[in-house]
Amino acid sequence: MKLKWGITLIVIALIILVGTYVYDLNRSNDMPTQSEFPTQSGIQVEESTNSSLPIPELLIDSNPDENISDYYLSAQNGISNFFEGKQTATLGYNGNYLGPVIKVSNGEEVRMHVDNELDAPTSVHWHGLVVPGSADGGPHQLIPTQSTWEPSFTIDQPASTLWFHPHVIGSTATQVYYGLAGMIIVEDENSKSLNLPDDYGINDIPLIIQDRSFNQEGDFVYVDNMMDGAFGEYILVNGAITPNLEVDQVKMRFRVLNGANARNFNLRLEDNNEFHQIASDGGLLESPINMESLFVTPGERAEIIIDFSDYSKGDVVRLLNDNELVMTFIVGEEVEDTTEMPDTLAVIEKMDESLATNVKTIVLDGMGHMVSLNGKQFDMNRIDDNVALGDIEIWEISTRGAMMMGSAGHPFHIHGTQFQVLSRNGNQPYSNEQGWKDTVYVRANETVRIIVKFEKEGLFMYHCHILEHEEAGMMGQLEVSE
Ligand SMILES: [Cu+2]
Repeated sequence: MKLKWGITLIVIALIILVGTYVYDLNRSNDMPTQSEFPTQSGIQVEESTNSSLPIPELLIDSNPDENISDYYLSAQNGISNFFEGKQTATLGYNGNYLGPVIKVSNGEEVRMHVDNELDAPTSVHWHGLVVPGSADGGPHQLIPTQSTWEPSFTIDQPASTLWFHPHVIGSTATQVYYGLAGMIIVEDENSKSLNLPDDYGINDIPLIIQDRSFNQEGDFVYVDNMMDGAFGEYILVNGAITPNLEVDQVKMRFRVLNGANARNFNLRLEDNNEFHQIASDGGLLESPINMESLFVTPGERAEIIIDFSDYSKGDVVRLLNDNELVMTFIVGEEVEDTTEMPDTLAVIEKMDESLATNVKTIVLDGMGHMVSLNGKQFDMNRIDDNVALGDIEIWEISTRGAMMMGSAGHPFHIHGTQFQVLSRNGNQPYSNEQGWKDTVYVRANETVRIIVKFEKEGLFMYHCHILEHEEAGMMGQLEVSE
């Protein structure tokens, strides 16, 4: 009897090992394709839906004072229509799904008023904002149900595309999956002086890209696939399945946010035409980078400019994730384009390695629910690191795949700061990550060196932005104090 059980266990272990190996082989391109995941819904994926791209509303500043802004957000239950005739229970900020875009300027004093109208606690983390720990919106700033959180802070960073989402122990992944996320646009004197496309909703468009699964009734299906988090069968952009956007024959700026729980996106135009990346997570790059594809991992942002002036009226240009449809651009009129793409976008002062007071090692290990950070799982009552205010540190972040049981990679995020990437396995970082970053992808068996400065006091999280890994404990916390 014992022998029989022993053999059964060995067989199960072999199946898991071989399965994982085959899975990893398939993932060699970084991106699992849709077909690798079981279909839960049975709803046919159309080539393209007839839905047009929703443009999130700009949140109105309710304070007439030019230098102080008051923004009101409410996390609430909603009902969305992703499929005709089917209703989906969702969550949103000030609406049914996702949230408004908050536009602020460097130097501005911002007062946030966040109502929690959900039946469960939530929090709102301002991902990428350089603010004190008490205003960061991490797990320590829990907003109980039917109550309000009112942090205030001064914007203290360059023009950039940031975002906000819940950060609650145990429900971050599901609250984001059901719809809680929104974008923040920071402007500064430099960005305003450049003649980039910046007419929100006209030639400056957010693209919040996510993946979701549905059942026959149209309800969301949240499946944590035990490998690398929750993947979805459908691609949503700004809350619509593979939508269309009509564009004039001009330069269009897209603020791409990978808002997926776990999936990486490798974006390209179907015709492989080039586009330019002008900004990474934390701000404009020094100069535009010519590219044919853009790889973005959960939590990361990239601003890109696609020039539609070489197309003709009626042309259909598809944005793909490898070979999967993300959205479709339908080219319209030839109109005058008064915007420019300057050769120089920003001056980025390189942080000096010799000023670093500490070299820290971060090891990201495991996959599925068996993940750890420096061999430990997150503990709310344990502070993992102490840093003196203003200190500069070098962090060496590496992944370790124990045998074949490793993940394809981990998008690593630090709260309350923007950092610079020094190297990848000793080589130069990619050209599009030589600006400010707050999330960096660390591939299997890779060591990424970053340099980071802690300029705000308080308690901050650092973690993998695969939300299921974060929930499973791939997170630590550091305290910055005088
Ligand atoms: Cu991870």
